[in-house]
Amino acid sequence: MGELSGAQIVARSLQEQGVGAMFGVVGFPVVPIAIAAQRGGVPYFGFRNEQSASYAAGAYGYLTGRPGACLAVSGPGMIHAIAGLANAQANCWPMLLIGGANDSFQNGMGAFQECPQIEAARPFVKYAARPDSIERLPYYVEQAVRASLSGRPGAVYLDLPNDLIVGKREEEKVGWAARTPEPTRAQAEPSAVARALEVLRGAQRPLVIVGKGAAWARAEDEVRDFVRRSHLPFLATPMGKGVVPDDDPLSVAPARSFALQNADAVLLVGARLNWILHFGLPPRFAKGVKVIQLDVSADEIGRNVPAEVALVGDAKAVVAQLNESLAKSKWTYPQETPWRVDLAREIAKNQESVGAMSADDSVPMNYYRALREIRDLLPRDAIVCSEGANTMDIGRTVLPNFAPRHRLDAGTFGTMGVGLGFAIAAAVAHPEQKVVAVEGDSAFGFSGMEFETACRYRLPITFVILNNNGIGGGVDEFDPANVPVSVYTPRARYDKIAEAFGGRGWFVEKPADLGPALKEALAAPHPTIVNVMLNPRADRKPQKYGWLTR
Ligand SMILES: Cc1ncc(C[n+]2csc(CCOP(=O)(O)OP(=O)(O)O)c2C)c(N)n1
Ligand SMILES: [Mg+2]
Repeated sequence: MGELSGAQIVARSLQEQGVGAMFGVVGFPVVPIAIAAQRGGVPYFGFRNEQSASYAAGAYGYLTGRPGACLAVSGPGMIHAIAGLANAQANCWPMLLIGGANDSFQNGMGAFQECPQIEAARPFVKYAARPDSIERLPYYVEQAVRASLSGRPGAVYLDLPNDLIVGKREEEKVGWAARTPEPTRAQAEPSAVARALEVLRGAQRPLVIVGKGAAWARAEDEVRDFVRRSHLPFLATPMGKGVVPDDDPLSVAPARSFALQNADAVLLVGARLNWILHFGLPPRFAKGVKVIQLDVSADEIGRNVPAEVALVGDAKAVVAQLNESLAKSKWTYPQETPWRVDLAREIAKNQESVGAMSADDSVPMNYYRALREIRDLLPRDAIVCSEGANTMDIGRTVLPNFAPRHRLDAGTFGTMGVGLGFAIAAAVAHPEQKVVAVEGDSAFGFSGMEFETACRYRLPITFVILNNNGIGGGVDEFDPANVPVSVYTPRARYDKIAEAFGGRGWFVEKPADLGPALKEALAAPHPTIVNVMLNPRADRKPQKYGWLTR
């Protein structure tokens, strides 16, 4: 028995609580926490900016089921990391931000990097606290981790003043806390389960929408079983993709707009009726559509559209209830209905217009042509990170996902700059899997220096940059005295960044050169950048409704 520092107590508590990795930037007063974590079995990953580190912590939480930790210095570091709190909170992902703070006996004195950190974190977290003593540090870590995981998951914040970090306590005086258990899996009311199936049975044009809440709940087996038992057409939200494989014959993803607009009953499985689903309102949904809403949070029920049926509970548990009822009733949505015919027609129409664009060998390339090459070479179990405007929106439709939690993108908060942190978190969480980040040139630029982080930790991530010279597209040349607002340097050589840190880069202009470059990049033992020049005027296929607001 000896003395332990606050930093050591925090590190041991994190390990006890199942926090598997810490991402951060060190400086006053958090260096001892990073060192203690590294020595104490919580691998530490040093980043170049806290924004990316905080994005990584959120993604790690979603991917592993226990919150990732982000470590930030006082003041500016903690402020940068709020980006990740907000992003994780909007996505309902568990993460724990640990912010260092000035010595508590200097509060109010104008201390180095003194900052109202708890107040700053508060709107973006489920829980924020400053521990009141060294011996109670484990208590606070447990509270924070429990809050991040329970109910609707989210971000939490612990504020650690220097005196608590460097101060010491006898080991036996420390109030160690037991590991907070996995979240409970609440079932829905049985009468609501029965009513949900009744509404689906009575629908002419039913649709299942799978959200990332289903992915978070590890409900893939149950949701696949449900779709295959019921024969209901389904589609997924951007990060709900892969819960049921995109190549399942019941997927109507290519007819997304038509399906949303015409469905008369929609079962939402862990998907919210926020902007991503156009609020569930006309003109993107039919007026009077019956919404069967499965959500872990009762607060969410009825947002924007009154719910016909409320299934409040855990997606894995509740879909299992639905399956049990289905098995008893032996109902399936009929094979031949006008709805299926209409959906099939819309799918074919979509595939025709996309097919033509994918076959276009013009130089410079369009999005569909470039993404086709990526799609054809992507390993089936690749984790795909994606961000940008067109790059992400078109990429979502072209790049398939076959497994849950294998797609990470700008998400509910529409955050650009998440891609590098997400890719690093994915490579750390799943070292056996290939991570491919498909990035717009603007999106990549937000956090491009984290490429060095990926190189330092030898994470063989493939970054593909779809380079159209700017935000949603740029120009070939411009007058430096009058730079258009969305323009970045034309033909920027992002690929050359790779060589600076021991990676490798390719600059691709012709469609025929993309496949060979990608093959080499995907096989490389180090991080790679494939910089693909696109036509700066390339666009999505003609849309009935405009650009997604992002
Ligand atoms: C943090 C943040 N800043 C700014 C934006 C606004 N924004 C939306 S998309 C986008 C970048 C789109 O350009 P790019 O990544 O090159 O993809 P492209 O559409 O050109 O393929 C930006 C800056 C945002 N969503 N998030
Ligand atoms: Mg761009």
